[in-house]
Amino acid sequence: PRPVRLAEYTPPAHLVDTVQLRFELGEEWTTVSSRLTVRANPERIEAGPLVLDGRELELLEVAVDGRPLGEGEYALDAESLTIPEVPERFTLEVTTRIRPQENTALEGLYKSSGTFCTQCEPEGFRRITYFPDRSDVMARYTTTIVADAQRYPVLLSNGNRIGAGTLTDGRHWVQWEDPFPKPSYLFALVGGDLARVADSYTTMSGRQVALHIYVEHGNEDKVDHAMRSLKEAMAWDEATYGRECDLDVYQIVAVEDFNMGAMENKGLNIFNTSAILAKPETATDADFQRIEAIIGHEYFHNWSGNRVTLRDWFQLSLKEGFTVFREQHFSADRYSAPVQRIEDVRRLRTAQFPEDDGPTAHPVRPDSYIEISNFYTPTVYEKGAEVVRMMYHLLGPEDFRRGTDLFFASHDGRAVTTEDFVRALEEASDRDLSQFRLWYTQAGTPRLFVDAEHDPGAATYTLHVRQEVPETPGQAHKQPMHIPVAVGLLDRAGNALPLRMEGEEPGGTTRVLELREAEQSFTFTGVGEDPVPSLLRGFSAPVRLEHDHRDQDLAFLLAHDEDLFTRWEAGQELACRSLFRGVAAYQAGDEMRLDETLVEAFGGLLRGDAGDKALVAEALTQPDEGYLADLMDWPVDPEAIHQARRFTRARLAQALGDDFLYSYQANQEGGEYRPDPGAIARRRLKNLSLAYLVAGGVGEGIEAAREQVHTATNMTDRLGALRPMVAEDVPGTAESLEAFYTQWKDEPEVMDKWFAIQATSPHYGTLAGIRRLLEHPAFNFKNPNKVRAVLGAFARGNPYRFHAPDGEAYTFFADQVLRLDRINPQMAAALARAFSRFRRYDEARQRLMREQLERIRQDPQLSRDTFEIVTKSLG
Ligand code: BAL
Ligand code: ZN
Repeated sequence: PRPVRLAEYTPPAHLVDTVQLRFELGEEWTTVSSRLTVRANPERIEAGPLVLDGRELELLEVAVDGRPLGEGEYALDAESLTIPEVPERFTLEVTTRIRPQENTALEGLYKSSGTFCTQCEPEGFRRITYFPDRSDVMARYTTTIVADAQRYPVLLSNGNRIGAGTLTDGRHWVQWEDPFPKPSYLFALVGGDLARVADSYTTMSGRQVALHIYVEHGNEDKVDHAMRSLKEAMAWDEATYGRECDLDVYQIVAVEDFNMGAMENKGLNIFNTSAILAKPETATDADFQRIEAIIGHEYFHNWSGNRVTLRDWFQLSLKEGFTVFREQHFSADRYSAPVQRIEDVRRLRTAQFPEDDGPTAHPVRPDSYIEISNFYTPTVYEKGAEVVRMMYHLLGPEDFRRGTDLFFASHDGRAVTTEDFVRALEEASDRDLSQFRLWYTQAGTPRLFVDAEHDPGAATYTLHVRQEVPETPGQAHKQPMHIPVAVGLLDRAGNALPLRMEGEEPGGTTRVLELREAEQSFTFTGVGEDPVPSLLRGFSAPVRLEHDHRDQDLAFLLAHDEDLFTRWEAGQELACRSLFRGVAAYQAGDEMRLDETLVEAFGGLLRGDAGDKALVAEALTQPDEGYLADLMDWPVDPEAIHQARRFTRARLAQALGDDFLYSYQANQEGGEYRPDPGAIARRRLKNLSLAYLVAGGVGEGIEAAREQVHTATNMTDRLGALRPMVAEDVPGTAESLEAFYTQWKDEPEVMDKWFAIQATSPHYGTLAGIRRLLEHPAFNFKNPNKVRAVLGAFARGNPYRFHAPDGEAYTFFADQVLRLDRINPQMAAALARAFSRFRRYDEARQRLMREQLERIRQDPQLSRDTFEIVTKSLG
């Protein structure tokens, strides 16, 4: 396959003003008739032939201005329909037949548990009908859906319902009209027998918006939280961005089989059930928070993505980076801002940093792709959000808001670029973001090296900062970036020093240094005593920071820094250092030892009176094995990492057993479950303490876990006990897993958790264990959530077993990738990424993984999706 390149972008030859669609949903096939008003694009000197995208369609008829075309008047191939001769303006009618029942790729129109639904982003619409399926063709849609009235009483599409009726053959029809022009990727259709939960929202200008959430019958009691979250998100976007909902009805439908978390189709969001259904008995605190975030994310897209959309797919981060930033900000306002920041950074580091450092690294605005579905990446999403966040801080909230107002006002109803976004921010402020734009075009995580120099005589303190942007595929030479580095200084008593740079008045206690050169020095004056620097406060830029803090400095920052993110960061670094000492000892065959500094620091956190329990829990959470692997010098040793981490966790639990027990008991709470920040924080700390106790083999802890797994009244606590039991395989675990299964086997979202805790356990997630899980009656290869819960969780969350030295897990996993590639290429490509950083491992593992990549590549029927990942990985 030939790559698509940004440099080759040309505006569409033809524009479409209106689209009338008629779907006849049937049990064997669905007939789709479209009627488009088309005109030559005045921006193009010559429009030329009409070329429409289409895949896996059966063409029944095509007509121009009412005249059916004969076979010689158009050309068809596997991906397009071309009509060589068309007038300036004309009506095009196309009738196609598709088979949604057989569509397991879950792109276009397909069936999920008996419900017809769609996923058109990025290029699913071309699997429904022939169309210029590109985001810069925006049209007004009217959609008529015809289906059996008994089986599919609910028929939905974008916009407002403008008509309905019954036919004499037992079918009925509903017609929808979307008043807003939109690209085809935002089209949606649903047909099924669903229950509706209704509410409403009054916007800031007093308009009433009906809110409808559709779920399978029996799930009506699991949408309260989503509905509440939706109203919160609507109010937040009004208050924070001045954005009002523009619809009369906002609909959300939950479906079980969905490749993504959710989709922002205009006025008709479609959600993966895992991203919407929640009640205390079946969903954890993390689920409640994730649902709120995703509901917010999709709602925020109504402006950042839908009203203002993308010129082309290279601009994907224009909507995704910005919308993730908006979503993170929303969550930070709803819960704890520092904890939100920690979680954002953790996700960035565990998912995006490795990508940026591997063979599939790409800029936030990529230059080329083979399959655009492969670019829904942590780089486009999470790094993209970091880039917007940096601009937010460089401009300040007021100028940033002026900039976003300008962006929305000047590009409403248009398909634009990341450049248009940056330019609006520049115009609304007096900032020059020319050098900053490199964040969109240069891939690779910059490394910062900081050296400090104190001159007691001159009472100055100088930070020497050097930056390096690593080489990435296709980008050998990089220019220095514009990097905001927020810093503070602490005196030896732990007080924050007022900061003053040469020639300036004293300022606050945090200063944002703007690094623009490859090397730059920043001098603070009036610093008599050698301070402890607090660097990269709030994680002010997505970089890897290297400095020479001593362990004591880290413990000091953990105890005293006014910046809560940097506190956490210091604790994590202390933990990482200790873990890597364990790794070295394990590799050398020496006895592993627990660092006293770590024991004291963690004990201090547990005993301390730190206000924010969620923050304490974050600080006590060990860095995960994947993150440690990313930090480790070549070659990564998954076994040593696993053993060192296991050893440290157990010994910390033993050394601090009383503190963990106390924390476990002190954070119990009775009463009704509420997913509010205080209660979530207490449960988190309680269950984290329990997990440590179980890991340490502390008898009282194991007893408590066995008890809690049965008596818990909410899923957070139930899983909070079962997960560490399964991780350690304490006596009674198998019975508890069985009882859990019996109790929850009819709840698919709960079964996903049951699968995932086993797939990530070193005891249950062995190769034999994973094979058993795949054969389990509750497993289903066609359901992406199940695939993620077993295979995704195994590769990502169980590196110790996945990378077992005999390579058998690699062979098995490659078999699954090939099997899945026939069913669902997007999911297969996502799994294949498990091999992409094979060069980080020792030669034996490299050879074994390379063999599997080669084997996958040689598959003659391999999808474009998986082909791209595998060939890029092989390099
Ligand atoms: N647009 C794809 C799903 C999401 O990011 O909202
Ligand atoms: Zn999104």
